[in-house]
Amino acid sequence: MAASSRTQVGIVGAGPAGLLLAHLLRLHGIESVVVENRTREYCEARQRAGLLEAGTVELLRAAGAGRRMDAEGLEHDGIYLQFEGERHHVNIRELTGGRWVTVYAQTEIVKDLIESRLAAGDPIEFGATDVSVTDVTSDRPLLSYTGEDGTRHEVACDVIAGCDGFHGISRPLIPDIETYERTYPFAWLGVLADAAPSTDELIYSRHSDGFALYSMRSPEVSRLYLQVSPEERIEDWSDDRIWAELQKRFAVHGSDWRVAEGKITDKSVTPMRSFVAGPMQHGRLFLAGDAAHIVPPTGAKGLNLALSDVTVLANALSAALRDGEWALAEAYSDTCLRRVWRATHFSWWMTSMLHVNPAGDPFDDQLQLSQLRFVTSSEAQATALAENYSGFQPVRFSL
Ligand code: RFL
Ligand code: PHB
Repeated sequence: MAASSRTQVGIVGAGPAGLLLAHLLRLHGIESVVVENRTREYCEARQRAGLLEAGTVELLRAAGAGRRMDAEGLEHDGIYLQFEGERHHVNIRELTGGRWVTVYAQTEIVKDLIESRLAAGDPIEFGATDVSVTDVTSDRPLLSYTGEDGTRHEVACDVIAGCDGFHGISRPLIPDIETYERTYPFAWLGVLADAAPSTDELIYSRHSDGFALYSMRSPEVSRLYLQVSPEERIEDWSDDRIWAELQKRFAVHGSDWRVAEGKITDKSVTPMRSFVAGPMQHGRLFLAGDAAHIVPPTGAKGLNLALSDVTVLANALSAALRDGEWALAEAYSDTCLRRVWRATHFSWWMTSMLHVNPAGDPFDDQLQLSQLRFVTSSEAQATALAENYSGFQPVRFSL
């Protein structure tokens, strides 16, 4: 016999999208159940994004979830673009009339949101198995799962939010969903190192051996990425080989500037793809975040898009479930996909400009270098980059 219960919104997935949605719904006075198939420890340790758009920072603040971000986040005015051994600064704050970006890791946002939900007395069902969603075209969709203690649960919901990432169960429930996809012939090898960053802002570097990104997590911890082949085996990359490659790809002509080295504490290879699925709604099922779209990380947009989606969704569900007004919910997919496609274009553009074609194509090389020279010498081009990077037309949260 399954244990039956009732809630307003059933949320599949306790990543940033699911957790922020639950938080915003609570502020709107709407009840939810969050079901996650991993453990709390796993969710809090998964190394991923690190860069927040100005609008995302404002959103987390407005939702009362920004206290630790304000204390520990690193606010940056711009980024560096490096190519042909020269480093150029793009001053986002000046170009956009005051916008910025903040380095605050996804792991920390996830920890903050988990703690805040548990402190409010609302549970998260971690370690759930056999999670399933049914009856999404009825007005009582059902979220079923087996809890950590082996009990089967059936939760009758008004709405289900599929926040279960790219490999989740929600997207396949939308019949005739259209998908758009681009895979790239490279991947990122990412490392986390106990080393004080030797740069004040992120460096996006195009080198003839491949792209490299210098990011950070705190004044003591660096986060670095190298373009590698998607078939690359992590075992083939010793720490020494990684540091040597990073030193080479970030070297500046005529300067003795170096990447600060330290103990590598995490190493992984991530393939890169662009993917968009729509519509993001079917009946009473709404997709949000990576469940509906993936961008290559070069534009730093994935987390920001996920948090924007659920803000639009929380506003729409508040109108629907509190006032019986479903117009915003009906418009949800179109509203989100407009922003998703802007970010998809920007991420593809940054990726195409900065990564070296592994097949070796001198024509591509020259186009990329020309584009980089243009962006670093034309204020109009730099402004377009700055506007997109710091977040175009941010979503606002309002009660
Ligand atoms: P998530 O984080 O994948 O969370 C989905 C959650 O759903 C759970 N789940 C299920 N739960 C129950 N039942 C099932 N059947 C389930 N199937 C899955 C999963 O366990 C998980 O907890 O998706 P969400 O919430 O949409 O968040 C999206 C972001 O995680 C992602 O877009 C970003 O990390 C992308 N990204 C970046 N985004 C940025 O905005 N800025 C960045 O600087 C940035 N850098 C990155 C990145 C992603 C990277 N990788 C590893 C893909 C750098 C990297 C290297
Ligand atoms: C990161 O800090 O992990 C990061 C920052 C910027 C990106 C991608 C990843 O474009």
